[in-house]
Amino acid sequence: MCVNSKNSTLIINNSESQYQEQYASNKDAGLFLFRYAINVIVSQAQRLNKGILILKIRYHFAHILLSCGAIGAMIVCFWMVSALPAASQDSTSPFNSLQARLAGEGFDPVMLKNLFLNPDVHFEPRTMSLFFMHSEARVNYDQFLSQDSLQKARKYIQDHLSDLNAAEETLGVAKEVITAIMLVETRLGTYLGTSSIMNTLSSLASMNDPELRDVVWNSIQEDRRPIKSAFEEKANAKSAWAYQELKAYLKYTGREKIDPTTIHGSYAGAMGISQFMPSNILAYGRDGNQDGRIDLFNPSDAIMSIANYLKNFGWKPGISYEAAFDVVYHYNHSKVYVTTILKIADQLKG
Ligand SMILES: [Ca+2]
Repeated sequence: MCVNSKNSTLIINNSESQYQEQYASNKDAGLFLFRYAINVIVSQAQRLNKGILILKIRYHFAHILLSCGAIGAMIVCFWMVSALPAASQDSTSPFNSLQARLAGEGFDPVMLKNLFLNPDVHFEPRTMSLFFMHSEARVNYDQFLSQDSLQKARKYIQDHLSDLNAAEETLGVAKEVITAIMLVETRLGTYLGTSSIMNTLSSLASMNDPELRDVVWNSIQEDRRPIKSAFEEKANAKSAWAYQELKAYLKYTGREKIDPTTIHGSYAGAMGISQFMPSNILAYGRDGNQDGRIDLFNPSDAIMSIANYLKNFGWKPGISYEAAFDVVYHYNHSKVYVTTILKIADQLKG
């Protein structure tokens, strides 16, 4: 995808007019054009898409052939053959400004370059359009209170009793509320989400780019579009939020030596059985199975991390319903969500 081609082409045109003026007064036109071609191609390689780059190379190559002798042309030819693959790889990503911003904040440039060159990392206009699409759809929370769901939750408690007891004993959080959260979030780890966390957060973080916003806006079907001003406002707010989450994600995956392209989760970037956002993993993640790593796809780690999160926001043994409501509300700012969690927990205690 090329989203900066308009700007890049304007830059090239300005450069050309300046150089063409110098060309008229330059006695050694061939040498000048040779230097010009090298300078322009190198300086623009990062910003141009592959197609434009190839066109520009053809343009400059033709001028050089006309102006220089055979030896000069051969030198340029060898240089271009060696430079083309690297230039075209670097130039196609809509994440170039995001990559530069992350490098500016101390992330390893080599790591970033390799990451964003990975073919699995790409902007996802369809996921973004779903994110911003106006929808009346609501989660059916009643399904989690069915006898079938409650039975699965009771079995889960029996299967993970030692971990749940450990969380309850060390952090004071009831095993039933921990289990209720895992039931609603991921049906006890059986629905973990299929969206690439890297692509989701990178795409959302890049929504401060007006051209990418236009791409997303145009991919939303007209009858599902929100009001444009509301879309713009939400895009900017989500971009700022996702950028912080992307930084947390790269810190987490770097610390745990996980390939950032391999983790999948919700369409909003939450991951694991507990569906934590990356910043919450850094802040509240716990190593439940004591293997030296925090992996929220591991039940022991997920259980202890949920307990730690709830404890941090005020959960205590014997907590009142009202206080419990306030604590769980931090997990998901939805009253029906919190009501459902507390109803499930109550049923599981019985
Ligand atoms: Ca662990």
